[in-house]
Amino acid sequence: MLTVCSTAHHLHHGTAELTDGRMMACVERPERAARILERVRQVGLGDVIAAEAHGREPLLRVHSTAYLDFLETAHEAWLTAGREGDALPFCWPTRHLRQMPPEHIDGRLGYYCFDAGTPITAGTWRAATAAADVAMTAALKLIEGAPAAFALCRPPGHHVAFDQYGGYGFLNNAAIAAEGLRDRGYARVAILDVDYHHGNGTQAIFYERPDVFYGSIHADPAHEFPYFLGHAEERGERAGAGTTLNLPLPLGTGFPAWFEALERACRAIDEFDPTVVVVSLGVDTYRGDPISQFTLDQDDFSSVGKRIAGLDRPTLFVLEGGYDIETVGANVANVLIGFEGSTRA
Ligand code: OKP
Ligand code: ZN
Repeated sequence: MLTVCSTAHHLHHGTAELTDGRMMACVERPERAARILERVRQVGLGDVIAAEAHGREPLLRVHSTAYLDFLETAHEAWLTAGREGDALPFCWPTRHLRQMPPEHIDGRLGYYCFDAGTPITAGTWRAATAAADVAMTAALKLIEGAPAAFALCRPPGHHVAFDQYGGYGFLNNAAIAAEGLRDRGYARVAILDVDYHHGNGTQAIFYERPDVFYGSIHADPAHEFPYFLGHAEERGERAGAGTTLNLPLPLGTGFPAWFEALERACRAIDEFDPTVVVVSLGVDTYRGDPISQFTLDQDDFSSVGKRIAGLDRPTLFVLEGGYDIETVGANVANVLIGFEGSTRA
């Protein structure tokens, strides 16, 4: 399987996120991508190529102009306001407040961001656009006839909506790839999100779309981030009624119950009958993940890849989460090797 990557991801390296009432070192860090790439090479997964630049056009299929303008200039505005280091919001337009971007950078950060764990650094825009380029480049390989490809995206993207970021991400790489595939003739796209967290951004982007299915297996939002989306009763609306499937699971869920949910998601995808599958590939379901509460073992990830191969469609893997540095490379590679049907390394 072909891997697409970019060295520009290094330009995004946040210092700290607000967690448990304290500023803690960011768990979403450059070493993740380095470890995954190292493992992809070690196991001989296939060719590794650099992303090509695709400009703003594919981003605008998913995000607003005002949002992209904000993201591109936010850190500069932060410095102009006399700040140093990373830009983080501290005030949000929640219930009873007006949904309108103000002038001041602190207010604009709150308007466009939904959490306090996603710092904007000086290089964030360049890294985020590079990740979207990685996803688009890999998507185009499918268009050219590759049966599968792996987009080694960093920062991740499935929490990012039309004009709102959070959950360690800034641009929705999987959604951008899905729209790129739609634009180039794939009539029906199924997005299968196996990250531990619900992909609230992806769900919101495609909630009323009949041509893009979104299915997610994740920790119950009653007890886990992103808390405010991802419940079983959210099934899509209007023309998109029935094209969203949420399978929330209790904290502590192990592989047997998780795999049953994967089976349900795969059957729903078969029924939707997509022309292409985009997998939001997070391996933070691993038992040793520092921020998650599922208990998948390293070997289980091979079975995940194998089941996804059973969908028997062109498949684009887009990297999302997975934060245990020592195992993230092997866990991702196990999914991809399991998909390819080779023996696990
Ligand atoms: C991004 B992806 C826990 C804070 C949680 C947000 C997690 C974002 C996950 N104390 N912070 O879906 O892996
Ligand atoms: Zn996650």
